[in-house]
Amino acid sequence: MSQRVLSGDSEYLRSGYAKAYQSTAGSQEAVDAAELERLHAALLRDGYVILERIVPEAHVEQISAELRSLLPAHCGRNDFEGTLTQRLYAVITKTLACNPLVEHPLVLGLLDRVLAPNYLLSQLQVINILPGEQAQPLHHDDAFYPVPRPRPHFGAATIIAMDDFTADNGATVVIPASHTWDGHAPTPDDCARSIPVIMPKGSMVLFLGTLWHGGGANQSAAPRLAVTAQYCEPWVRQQENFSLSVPLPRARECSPHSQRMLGYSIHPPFMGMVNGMHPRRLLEDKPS
Ligand SMILES: O=C(O)CCC(=O)C(=O)O
Repeated sequence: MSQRVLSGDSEYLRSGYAKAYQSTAGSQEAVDAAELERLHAALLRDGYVILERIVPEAHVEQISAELRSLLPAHCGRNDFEGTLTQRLYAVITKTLACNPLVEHPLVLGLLDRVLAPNYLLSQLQVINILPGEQAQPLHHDDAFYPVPRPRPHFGAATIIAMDDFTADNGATVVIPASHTWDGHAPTPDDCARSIPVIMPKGSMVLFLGTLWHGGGANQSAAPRLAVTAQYCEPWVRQQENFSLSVPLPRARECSPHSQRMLGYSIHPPFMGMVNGMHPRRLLEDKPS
């Protein structure tokens, strides 16, 4: 009996259901190629890169005002969420104000280089660290994927400062180059090499999912507001179940980039399908 074997370079495996729905990767507003090259090299070397003042101040103020009005009154449930930290979840369901940050052309340009086409938004959160909060335990965001290190990152994240990040107000702390480590947890010597990401509001730190980092202690008298977006490879599970948290009419209000990252896309040939078809069809099938 002759058996046929699926060839690794078959057109089916490369595109599957994607023929009519090509990835939107690379279709964002163009950014300076040399700058992107520099940032990409720094990201691979250090595991993180700081993009200074990429959101105009007026825009920061407008978004911050809306986010502050949506923050829950309660704080986190444990020392990871932070018992003096307010977190806004299911952000896209509540406001579209953060979408331009999630799909900023520089961010997409970098993600296009470090993740596979049709990478996904894994979660979006607003984090307000209140005065008196202790430092968050250091961690790396990829840790919940049970694959031993050293290994490539399965995701990347941004933290966008909506207040100035200072040495004492809870600025994110990173351990440079820790993205290349094996499975060891930071030693006291490693922790001594950690640095706060000091940056003015409207700036962003973008880092790989394997980088050790955490929210800093807020020893100032004012809260520290930030937006954080995490992204993942298109073949791992998203942290937030966007198919359940973002209703279809809300997804229709998003741009094709955000739609793609919410999950209206596939990893070829068919991961992410709906009823044997490309999920973008759901956005088109408007109820009559
Ligand atoms: O708020 C921060 O600066 C970091 C937060 C963080 O890493 C997290 O909650 O996973």
